[in-house]
Amino acid sequence: MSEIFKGIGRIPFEGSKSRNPLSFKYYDAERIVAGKPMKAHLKFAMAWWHNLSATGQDMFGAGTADKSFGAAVGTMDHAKAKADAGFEFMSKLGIEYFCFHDVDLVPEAADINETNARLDEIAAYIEELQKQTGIKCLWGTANLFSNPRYMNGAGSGNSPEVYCFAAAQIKKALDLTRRFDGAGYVFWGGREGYETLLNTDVKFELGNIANLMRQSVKYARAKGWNGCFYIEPKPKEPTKHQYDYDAATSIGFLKEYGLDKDFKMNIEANHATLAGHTFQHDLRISAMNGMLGSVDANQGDLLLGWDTDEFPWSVYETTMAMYEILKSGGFTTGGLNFDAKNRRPSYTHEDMFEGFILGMDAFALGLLKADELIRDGRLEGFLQDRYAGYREGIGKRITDGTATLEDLAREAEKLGKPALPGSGKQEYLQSVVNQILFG
Ligand code: XUL
Ligand code: CO
Repeated sequence: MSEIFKGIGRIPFEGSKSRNPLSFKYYDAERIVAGKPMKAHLKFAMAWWHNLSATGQDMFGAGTADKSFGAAVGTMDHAKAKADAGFEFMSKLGIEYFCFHDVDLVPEAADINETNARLDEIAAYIEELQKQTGIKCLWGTANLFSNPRYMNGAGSGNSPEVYCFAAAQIKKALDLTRRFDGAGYVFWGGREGYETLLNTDVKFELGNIANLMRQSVKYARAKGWNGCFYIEPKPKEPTKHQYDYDAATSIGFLKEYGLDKDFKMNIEANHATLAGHTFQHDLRISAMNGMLGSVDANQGDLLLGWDTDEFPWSVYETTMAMYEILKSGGFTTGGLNFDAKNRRPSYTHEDMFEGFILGMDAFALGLLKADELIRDGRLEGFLQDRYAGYREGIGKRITDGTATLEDLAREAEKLGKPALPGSGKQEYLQSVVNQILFG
């Protein structure tokens, strides 16, 4: 296999003073942080679709980036060239995982049997590259949103025939995930939602989606796969209202339909902000429910109302994200998948590397700072003090659930009026974060 990214070697760690664009300033894979190497905390993954397929095409113009990698686009030769490019790219950056949709791997044929034959061919090719490099699969998924048959949804649509195609794609994508020794499988409800309630039976559609998930779990477990299923919440785009709106909604759905033992969340930063939350919020909601599974690492533009999938560079965001992840015990099956793409005018091979260097450094710095925040202890200490009143007396009985409404009212009557509840100290806490970040 000949080199594709000529002139770009293995990306070295050179430290924060380096001015070499093709070097890591903070990501030092083997450096021990909080008891384990950085790479074990961060578990970076490359998203096949953005990095190897997307050319920067948008609603107003054609792609700007050449992702042919020396082969004719739309052929199996191109599928193989993408795999070669992907493994070379990951090896040069020291990325140990990849994520894929079925149709990222091969051009989809008109007939599903032909698509599946192509998938078998590329799977053998990818398995060989995995053997050579030791690179693993973080998660797989099926694209149930691009093909016109999914115009009304996949599990949520109005056509049982289309539903069967969704099931067939999931079955094949699960087989591929198992073949690549993948640790996870994602359901992102790309068109599972609605445009108008005038033509939509929400309860009926949710039940059908749940059945599709249940049958998928049953199939995978029967094959002996014990990886983790994830829901990736997103509130809108492509549909006006997506059912898996945010972490809280998705967790409620999983509990309602008895799927919560097999599923966790795959939280994407830009999806959380589209839902009107911070990235940290959706991580916290997932973690407190024991469902923080994996992360799609990117960031949005708060001035825009859509999913811009930018490489993460806000160290405030990555720090608070890593703070939640560290405090929840870190990743097990999951990791940080860069569901991110270069801006359209960043169209060169160097730009591909620089996007990942930016994202990996931003998360490495976030990890270092989150670890410092935890060791510093002021944030956690303040939180403990803030609720101290609930550790004794009537406060403890409230938390235990033993105080009746009458008991509580009697306490108020005894006091006449309460003492002021104590400052929230937001500005002080924010200054602690700044001190750790820049001090
Ligand atoms: C779309 C998105 C997807 C999922 C996988 O917004 O994030 O790429 O991550 O289907
Ligand atoms: Co995503």
